Amino acid sequence: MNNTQTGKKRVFSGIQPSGNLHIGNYLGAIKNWVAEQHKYHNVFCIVDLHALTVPQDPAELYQKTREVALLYLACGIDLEHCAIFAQSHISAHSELTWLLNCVTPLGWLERMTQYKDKAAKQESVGVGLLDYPVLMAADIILYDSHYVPVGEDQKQHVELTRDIAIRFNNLYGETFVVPDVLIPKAGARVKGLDDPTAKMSKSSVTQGHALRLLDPPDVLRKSIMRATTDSLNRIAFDPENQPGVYNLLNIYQAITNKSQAEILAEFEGKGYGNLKKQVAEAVIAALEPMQTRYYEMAQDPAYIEQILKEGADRVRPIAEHRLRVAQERLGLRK
Ligand code: AQP
Repeated sequence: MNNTQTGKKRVFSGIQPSGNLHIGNYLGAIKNWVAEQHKYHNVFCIVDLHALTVPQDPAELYQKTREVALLYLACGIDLEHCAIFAQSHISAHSELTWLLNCVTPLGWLERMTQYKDKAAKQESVGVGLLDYPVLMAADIILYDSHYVPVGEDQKQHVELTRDIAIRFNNLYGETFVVPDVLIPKAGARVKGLDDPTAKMSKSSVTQGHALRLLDPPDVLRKSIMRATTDSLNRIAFDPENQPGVYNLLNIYQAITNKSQAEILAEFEGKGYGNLKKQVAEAVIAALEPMQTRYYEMAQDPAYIEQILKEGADRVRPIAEHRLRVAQERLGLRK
C-alpha cells in the first residue's frame, strides 16, 4: 500500500524535546532522514508527549520543542518532502494510543529495555513511561508509515510497533501498515565521550558526555580531546577491547562517510592525539554550517510557529483518517 498518488512510501520518525540534541541524535537519526528524504513522503515529529514521560520544566519543554524543530530545518530537512510538527498538536496520537493500549499485553511493555533503564533512574515511575512504546506505535501507524529511521536504541520499540499493528490487524481486520525499521550502518549507537560503555544521551548533564549540536567549536574540541580512550595505543575498530577509540572512529566514519579501510589507512602509525584532532575538526566542520542556519532562523520566533502549524495541518487528515478506520473496526463508530 503506497500512501499517495505519487506512489512514494511514507517515513515517520521523531525526537523528544527532552534536552539538548547531540551528535548521536544527528548521526543515528537526522542525518539519515536528510540523506533519504527525497525518496519518500516524510513525517518528522517533535514528540513532546513522549518527553512528558519523565519530569520536564514546562517553559523549557515549550522552548525545546521549537528548538528541535529549528534544528531539523538547520540540519537540512526540506519542507518540500517533509512535514514537521509537534506531536501534541494532533490529538489523534493520544486517541489511537488508548485504542492500542487496549490490545497491548502488559508483559510486552514490561520487558522493554528503555523502560527498565529509565525507570531505574526515577524516584517515582509514571504510567506514561511504561506506555511510551504504545504512543510511539500510534505515532508511526497513524501515518501508514512503511519505514522508521532511528538509532539502534529504538529498534526494540519499532519491533513492538510491528507486533501491535499485527495483533490489531489479526483481531479486527487489516487496518495498519506494518512498518520496517531503518538503522544506519555507522553512527547508530554513539556512546558517551566520558563513558564509552553508555549511550550518549541528551538527559545526561555530565560535562564532556555529549557533543551537543549547538555547542560552540571550542567546547566540541575540548570534549573530544578529553574523551576516554585506553592505553593500548592502537587505532582499530574494536568495540569490545577499545570502546572509546571505537566510538571516536564510529563518529568519524558516520560524519565523513568513509569506509573502515580508508579510515584505518588514514590513521596508520598515528596516535590518539591525532585521531581526536581529526575527529574534532570533522565534527566542527559538519556542525558549523548547521549552527549558522539555526541562529539565522531563530531570529524570527514566528517563523517556526508557522512551520509547526503548517506541518500539523498538512498531515492531520492522514492521522484522522487512520484513527477513524481503527474506531470503525473496534465498533466505536460506523
Ligand atoms: N547515542 C545515540 N546514538 C545514535 N542514535 C541515537 N539516538 C538517540 N541517542 C542516540 C536516536 O535519536 C533519535 C531520537 O531519540 P529520542 O529523543 O526519541 O530518545 P532517546 O533515544 O531516548 O534519545 P536520548 O538522546 O537518549 O534522549 P533522552 O536522554 O531524553 O532519553 C532516535 O532515533 C534515537 O534512536
